[in-house]
Amino acid sequence: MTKENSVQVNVLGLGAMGTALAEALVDAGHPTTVWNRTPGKADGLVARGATAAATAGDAVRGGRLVIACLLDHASVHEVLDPLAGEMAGSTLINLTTTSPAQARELAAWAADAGIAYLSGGIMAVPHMIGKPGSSILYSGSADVFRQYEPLLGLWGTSTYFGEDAGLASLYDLALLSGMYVMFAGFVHGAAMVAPAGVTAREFASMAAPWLSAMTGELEGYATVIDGGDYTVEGQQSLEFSDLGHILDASSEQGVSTEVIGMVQRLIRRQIDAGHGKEGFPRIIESIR
Ligand code: FVH
Repeated sequence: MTKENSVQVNVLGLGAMGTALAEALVDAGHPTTVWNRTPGKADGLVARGATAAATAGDAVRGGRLVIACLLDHASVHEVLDPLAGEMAGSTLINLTTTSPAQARELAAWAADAGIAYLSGGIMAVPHMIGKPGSSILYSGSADVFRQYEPLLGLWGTSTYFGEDAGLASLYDLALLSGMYVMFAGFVHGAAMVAPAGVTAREFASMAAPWLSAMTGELEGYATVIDGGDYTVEGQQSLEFSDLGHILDASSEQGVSTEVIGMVQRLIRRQIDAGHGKEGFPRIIESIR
């Protein structure tokens, strides 16, 4: 890192994620000031080369770039509202998980205070930061994204979605929806086979390659959804996808049918409305 490339960064929030982000900055040679509400959490970072600020105000006065990684939207306001006046002319990159509406609200708050604002959604857990597979989604100020892109790249792959500050959060939460439903499906399957003496580990060894192979279907589904024509030839029809046999097998195994029943209800609504011959992606009409 040359002196010209180094950026003074101020990190607010040293939970598991804030610490990982700050470590990557310090290790790359950026002068980094850190602050945490509860004292003591900065010690490891100071040993690595960071400077600890006694208050959030001291931290933001240390330089123009402020990274917030706090618990939630309310804690961001709690920390930053009293500092709005002092932060005029600086840049805020908020990596705290918020809803799209909260990200837009913070963007408006920042604009009122004369602060350039970029919102980020972290698609990684702390130990992944700076390693392959870590990805952070951004939206808000294009100028901020462009200016700090090399620095953001220290944490993972950076993807920018546009000026609407809510978009990164929307993508983040939509991707998490896919992940949680997939995990719930895996856990349902593990519960089904457990009474037969199959361990979750044994089941996982079959489920992981199966689910991975099935992700190959997503592109075709997306083409059908975007085209809006669910009658496209070669798709698995909704009638074929009826999950009655899976519900029966679940009940026979003595496990709850809640997870699979939710998918079955989305399918049935479309079959009952006369669309049974159309493809599985049609269940989006049950959702939206
Ligand atoms: N950890 C993860 O795997 C996920 C991955 C995806 C993105 N999330 C989001 O990142 C934000 C921070 O998460 P975290 O893992 O660092 O969370 P914690 O370890 O619980 O640390 C929370 C920090 O927030 C501080 N804090 C909480 N409330 C306040 C407040 N009112 N005023 C000032 N600071 C506050 C807390 O301070 P302290 O309790 O140590 O004093 C921590 O520094 C989060 O949005 C995730 O959803 C992480």
